[in-house]
Amino acid sequence: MAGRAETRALMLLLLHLMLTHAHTATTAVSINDHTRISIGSGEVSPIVLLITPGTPAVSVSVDGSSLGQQQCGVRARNCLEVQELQGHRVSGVYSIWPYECCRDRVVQVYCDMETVGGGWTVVQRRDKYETQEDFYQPWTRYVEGFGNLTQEFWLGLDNLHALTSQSNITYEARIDLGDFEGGKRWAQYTSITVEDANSSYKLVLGEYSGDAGNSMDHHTGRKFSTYDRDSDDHATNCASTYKGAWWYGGCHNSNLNGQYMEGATGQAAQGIIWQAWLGDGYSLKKTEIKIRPDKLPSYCRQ
Ligand SMILES: [Ca+2]
Repeated sequence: MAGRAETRALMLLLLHLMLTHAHTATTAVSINDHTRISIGSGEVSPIVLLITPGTPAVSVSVDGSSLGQQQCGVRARNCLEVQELQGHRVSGVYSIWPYECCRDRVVQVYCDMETVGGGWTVVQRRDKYETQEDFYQPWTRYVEGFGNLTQEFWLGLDNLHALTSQSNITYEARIDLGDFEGGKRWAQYTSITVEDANSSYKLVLGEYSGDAGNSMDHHTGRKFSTYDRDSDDHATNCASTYKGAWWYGGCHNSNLNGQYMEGATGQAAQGIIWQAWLGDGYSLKKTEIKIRPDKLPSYCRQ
């Protein structure tokens, strides 16, 4: 056991070390086979590195492109990263950081961790509740998103664009549908891109598969329209006529943001429609639109 004098000397030494290193800032970087670290002009071996204010220019690149502030698994960009890098296996509300323009911008999303492998960021949900969300909303609300993530909601066109424009990631899309008799159908697309505000959030979809029929075919390549912003290809205002908001053409084969009408409507193309399954006179009980990267970026794979 150390005597009193030795203990005091040790305390002074620790205090000295704390004070002299108080200015030291450290940055943790996750290291794997794809990581390259350079100090000045030379490359150093991928070991744990302390970067202090005195260190010459340090750059970190992964698979040849700059890592920037992205740290795999620290700030998940989508629900696949929440699932695979953070280890969350339960469906629910999580925080993600989808914006490459603005990396501090956090978004709350609902992650579906069950459907065909999970990792889906849910974009839209309709279902029967005591109080139905009003989906007949103006442009600004469709841009920003609205509703309750654990019930009915629209994630927002800005968020959808941010997600599907992330570097080196291809998103796939899936739509799950349900009727009032317990029937279920699905449609999946090999890729989805939603362009930016200047392009009125134009939708581009890849190849279809599923058992619901391809009622998005008419909508790929179309701009988004709301009742107060008509970018459709019809002489009338499709969003006003069909009381929704969608990538209308002339006007629709699907209308998943239409009015909640519960089954047979007796009115052509009104309600929540997926024409290729139950035609344009039946309003669906349940819809979910969800997206997921087709794979994790190579530098994040473990
Ligand atoms: Ca029009």
